[in-house]
Amino acid sequence: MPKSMITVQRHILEQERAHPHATGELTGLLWDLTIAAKVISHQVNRGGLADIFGETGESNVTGDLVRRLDSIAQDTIYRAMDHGGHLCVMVSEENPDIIPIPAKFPKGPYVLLYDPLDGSSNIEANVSIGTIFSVHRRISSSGDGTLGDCLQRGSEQIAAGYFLYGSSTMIVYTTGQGVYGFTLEPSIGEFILSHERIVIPRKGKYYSINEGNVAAWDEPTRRYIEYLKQKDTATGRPYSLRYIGSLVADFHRTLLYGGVFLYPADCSNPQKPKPKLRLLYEVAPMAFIMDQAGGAATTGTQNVLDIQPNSLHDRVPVVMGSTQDVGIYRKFCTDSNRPPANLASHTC
Ligand code: FBP
Repeated sequence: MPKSMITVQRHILEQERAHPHATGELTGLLWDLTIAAKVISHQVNRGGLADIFGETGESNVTGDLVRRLDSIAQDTIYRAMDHGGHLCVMVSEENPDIIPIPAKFPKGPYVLLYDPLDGSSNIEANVSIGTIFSVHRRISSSGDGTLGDCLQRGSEQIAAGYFLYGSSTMIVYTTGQGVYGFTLEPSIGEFILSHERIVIPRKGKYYSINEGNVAAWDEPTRRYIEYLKQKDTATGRPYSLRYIGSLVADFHRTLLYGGVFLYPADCSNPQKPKPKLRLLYEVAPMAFIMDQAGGAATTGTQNVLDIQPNSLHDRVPVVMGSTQDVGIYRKFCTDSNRPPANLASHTC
């Protein structure tokens, strides 16, 4: 018998009731999204038994090879979300342009931006992967949504979350009233409340970065990682490295245990730094969740939630996690000498 009997649908409904002008549209939108995630979770769990491995032979707009599961997830989410009347437009990592709602279906007040299958390069190795989503209120008045509706700052998000397809399947989400986690109870096919009001520790003991890219890091990042490898005055031990290579999995661990996740830009050519992760459907939703859990997310010089997107597939460098750990990174980026002695006082 599950510890709690609160389903994610019930929870979304109650969260929306807290908003005086609630229309039930957001509840309907998130509801439909959980249906799509259950279908994807079922496919992922069957792994090598289901015909989901391998590539489609195509590349997406950001140059990644499209894996079969990427397009299955893309198709599943599109078909779950196109007819509910909650959306006016969608944006996906797998589509170069905005995705209009078919003419035959009603248009709604919201914009959905999503990464249908994050970390897909890990699927065949049975490593945790996920789906990331971000919801904005439309700014255009009515009818089909526009590019302008999609290019909004992270601070304008009204909901964000991810589905984690791992040893269990979870949804972690926020509507700006804290962060909650629900675990899929396979015996009844319902997402049940398992993590109430997630708050990230102020300081962690793990750092998460692809150290294989060290030669391409900028100086502050190199010095910050060197700094984390020294004995920490509080624990007497250096920080430990934890890196899965699946953003959702690395983020989820950081959120629960504390510490810092970094994906800095490739600065091999300092004049042209090349970030990897996408702002609208990877970094901004994770930054909103981190902010709502009492953590922080920065590019090194700017709060991620303040960035104005210019195009659908913009990429940004990101360092996110516990406020103290992120605060020290910012010091390395803004203070050209070395971090201050009294570390405890610094947050981002
Ligand atoms: P997609 O799989 O959605 O393209 O995501 C990119 C990603 O796989 C992230 O999940 C992960 O954090 C990162 O790239 C891993 O990159 P790298 O292999 O360079 O460390």
